Amino acid sequence: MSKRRLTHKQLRQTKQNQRKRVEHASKSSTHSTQSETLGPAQFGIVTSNFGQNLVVQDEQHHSHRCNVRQNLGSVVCGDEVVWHQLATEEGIVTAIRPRRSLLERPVHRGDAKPVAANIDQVLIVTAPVPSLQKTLIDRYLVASEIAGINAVILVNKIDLLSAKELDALKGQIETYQDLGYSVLYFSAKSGVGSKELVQILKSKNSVLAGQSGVGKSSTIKFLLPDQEIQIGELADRLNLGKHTTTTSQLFHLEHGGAIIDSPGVRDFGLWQYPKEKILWGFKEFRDVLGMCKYRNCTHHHEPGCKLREKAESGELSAERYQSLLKILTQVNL
Ligand SMILES: Nc1nc2c(ncn2[C@@H]2O[C@H](COP(=O)(O)OP(=O)(O)OP(=O)(O)O)[C@@H](O)[C@H]2O)c(=O)[nH]1
Ligand SMILES: [Mg+2]
Ligand SMILES: [Zn+2]
Repeated sequence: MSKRRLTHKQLRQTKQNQRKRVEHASKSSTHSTQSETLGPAQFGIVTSNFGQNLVVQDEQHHSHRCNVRQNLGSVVCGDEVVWHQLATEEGIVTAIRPRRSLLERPVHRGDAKPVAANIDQVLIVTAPVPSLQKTLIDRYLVASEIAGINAVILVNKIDLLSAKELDALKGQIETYQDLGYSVLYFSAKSGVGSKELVQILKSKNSVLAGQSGVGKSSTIKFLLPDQEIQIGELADRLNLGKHTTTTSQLFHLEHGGAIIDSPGVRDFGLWQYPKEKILWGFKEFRDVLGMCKYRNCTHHHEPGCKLREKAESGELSAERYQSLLKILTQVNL
């Protein structure tokens, strides 16, 4: 797929045009624009996107199918936009309002795809089944740190565990709590932990992210039982490598805020980031980085590598250190 690159001048112009359209919409949401075929400019929020085809909810939460005007770039779930009704059933999005945050997901080496915009927090969903993937949690944490978005770890399906197994799992997750991340134990099946979940979601925009089959859609279905949400059988998915949710979708929550379901991932590379950023994404390593003997330390084998020393002595988590090395090896390939 070829990637269109805009020159600085074009970028500036696009931004200026967008700003003008946003300003225009703020001034007159009732007056028609110059073009007869366009209805008045309205604000809306993107609740799902299939490429250039979007669903936009207006301020009364009514949904409209919309296309996107050229040159706007990717428009994603959670984007606040200016749109116009066309003479047909459809609408057209003419501007994206400035984003507060953007969560991206790498698709190919060096290429990133925006997943969701204007997010306050990422809920990294994990579960004992299909498997607890701690390196995937680390990858999401790095991406959230870099994007400046708060991350919460949601451990789902705890109904499947005996008290003893739950204790063992808590022991495995403890590292993250020690680092200051919130961890929630939950079951979309039994509802245990739902009070805490509702509390954490209240009045915020959250996105659920994680491996396929951990129960992201089931969690939303638990919160919003009247919504039509597809939930897949785990067995089918594992056999066919199928993902049940194929596009991100935003749902409004009863007590304010919104929640975004996103397709499961098999892997989550961090290729688009320079090595220094990835290191910085491991927040407990930040203070140690300048202390290594060699300035160009790869933190792998060098003598005087403080990061390795502290991981070996147990001052830093050896598992997180191994996770970092794994990610860096992939990035350097
Ligand atoms: N026992 C148990 N099963 C659950 C729970 N939550 C989800 N499941 C099951 O896990 C399977 C996968 O659930 P989904 O909600 O489709 O998973 P997902 O994360 O949305 O998957 P993708 O859309 O492919 O990314 C389904 O069979 C659910 O019934 C839970 O709390 N306990
Ligand atoms: Mg799903
Ligand atoms: Zn080092």
